[in-house]
Amino acid sequence: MFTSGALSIPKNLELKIVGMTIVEKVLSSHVVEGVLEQGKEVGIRIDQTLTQDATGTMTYLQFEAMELPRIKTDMSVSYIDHNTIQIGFENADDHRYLQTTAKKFGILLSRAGNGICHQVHLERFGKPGTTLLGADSHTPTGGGVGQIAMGAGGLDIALAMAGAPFYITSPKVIKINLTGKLSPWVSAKDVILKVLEIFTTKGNVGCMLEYGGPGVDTLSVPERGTITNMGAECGVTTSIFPSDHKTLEFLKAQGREGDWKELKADSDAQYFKTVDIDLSQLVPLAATPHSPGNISTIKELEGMDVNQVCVGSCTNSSYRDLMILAGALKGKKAHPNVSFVLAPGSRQVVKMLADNGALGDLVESGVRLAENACGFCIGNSQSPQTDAVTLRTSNRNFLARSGTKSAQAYLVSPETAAAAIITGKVTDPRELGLEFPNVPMPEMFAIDDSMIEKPLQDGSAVEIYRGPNIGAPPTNDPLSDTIEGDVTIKVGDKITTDHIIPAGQRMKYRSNVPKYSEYIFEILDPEFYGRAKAIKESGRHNIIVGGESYGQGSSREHAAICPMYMGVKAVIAKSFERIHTANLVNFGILPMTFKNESDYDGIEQGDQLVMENVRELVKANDTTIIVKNITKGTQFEAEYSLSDRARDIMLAGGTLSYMKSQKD
Ligand code: MIC
Ligand code: SF4
Repeated sequence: MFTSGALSIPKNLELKIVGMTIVEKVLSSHVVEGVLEQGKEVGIRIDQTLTQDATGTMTYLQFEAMELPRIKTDMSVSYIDHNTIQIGFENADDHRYLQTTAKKFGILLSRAGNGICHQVHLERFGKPGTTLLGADSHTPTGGGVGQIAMGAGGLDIALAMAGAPFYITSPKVIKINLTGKLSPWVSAKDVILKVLEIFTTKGNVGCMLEYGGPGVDTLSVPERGTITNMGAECGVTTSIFPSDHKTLEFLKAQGREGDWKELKADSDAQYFKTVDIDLSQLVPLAATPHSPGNISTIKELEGMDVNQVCVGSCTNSSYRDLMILAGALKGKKAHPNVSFVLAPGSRQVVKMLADNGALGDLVESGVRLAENACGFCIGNSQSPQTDAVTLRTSNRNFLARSGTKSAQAYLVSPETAAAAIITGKVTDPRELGLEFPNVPMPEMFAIDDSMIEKPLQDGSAVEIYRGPNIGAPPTNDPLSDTIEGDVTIKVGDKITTDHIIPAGQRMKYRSNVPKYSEYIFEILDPEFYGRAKAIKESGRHNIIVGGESYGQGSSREHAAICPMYMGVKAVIAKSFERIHTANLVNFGILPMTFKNESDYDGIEQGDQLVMENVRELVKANDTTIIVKNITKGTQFEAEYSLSDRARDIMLAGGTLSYMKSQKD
């Protein structure tokens, strides 16, 4: 494909029209810069954005720094759903900051209590054929309704709100061909766990998953949303389903049939590869500690005692999911050894469950009803007991994410969760001997947008509220000629952003970078902060060495901002994940890979490294950088891969500095 402006024309138009995938159809209608050709960087117009409060404050601080009166997207929504625990003043102050920035800049505000961003966005705003960029890695949930929905760091969202394109690598599109139909007690969560078993959590950077085949028709939009949501764990840019009669049915039931349009791949569309999944062959699965990519069957885990079961999160908290749970638990009691927590995905779902009596059934079963928010999923509440086995319907089971480092978290479907709540053990839900509670799509959902505040037409007079926890977004110095410093930490493979900068109870410092920086690598090495501070104060640079798939997981740009604040100038790893790479560049930290991976073994924490002429090399796009290990008396080659645009940003010391240099 090649593209000119917003128009995309098949390259071989004169010879034959090549069929298009859904991904190509949506992307080509949004290209504003570059060429949609596999592997090449392309700039995409963003129609909608979303933020949540934990990433939102920094996003809007950065938007403020751009000095624009109003957003330029069709629609931007600011959700409050992560930091709703409010121990201390910080969260509530941040909520007020978000409320005033939304009013001022033309942004919708979904208030605390209205639900989890991805669930609410799917219900109320997701629109087939459009693009959505979200300051949260699970934004691909929108793929369930046929959006190209991608996660990114807050600065990229601020840029999109300012009307700038979002840059991605033109993707390799992989088709997941679904056939058959799920058996009772096997659900969408098991589909995505199967996908994770096939693709694992690494090696999928630059890919998009497109679902097709006759099995698609058997899945409702919320089930599709479960699948696209957790595609994020594979490290793909996004996942998408067609927009079909099921999509129309869902949008109609949300009172939004006007937002529907059909979206399907051409019959001769060409894919990078195709993977077949027969839904009727799937069985209940789980992701075992401590990675969403460690997949076992429930049969293999059966009989294990369970201490806690948490249902909810943006993956599994739709009306369908909670009705299945309520149906299975009707007339039953939670096992006395199980702490059963439910955090519903949205106020809409709670209202419907309250109206139809299902909430009463859950209360009778002994549920601990939590707020409609992220809650347990981000580890800011409901941390399980020491060494607990905790079953969760969420999407991440990284070490310590639950808030209890010794806990073993298993990711399961609502059906498998229900079985464990009843028996107190890991149990195959098909063997409960219960009738499967079929849940048809409601003809009409309970629509009530009264907790979504509209912005003012003219927000110029709105005063932005700033609590004492809110600081200015920090910026970096231009890339220096020489990077010279210590390996402050050497970490292994699959280091997640939860390892780099924890969320949970530390998340309330998101708007206070100096304070939040004290917790960098807290889970792996609590001494990191002290060492990094001493190195920075001595005028030297901090350097991080990582293994494969460095920066997995969330979109949190603080995994780059806080290291930048502590004087980290480079990360040398075996490989990186997409969003984290972009965040490193946005904040002027050079992401480099080992030319020869075995050089990783010859480097240790505390080694002194020197890289000379870095600035000149980046300027000239000379991608090989010699790293001298002064301590060991050795040297090795590292390389970087940056587009021209990203090199300019690196040279300036990050995106904000780059923008400022363009203005001056
Ligand atoms: C997560 O699930 O890890 C989060 C918390 O939603 C993050 C965003 C954040 O760190 O604020 C994500 O997925 O991007
Ligand atoms: Fe919230 Fe968890 Fe979803 Fe992140 S993964 S948005 S913390 S529910």
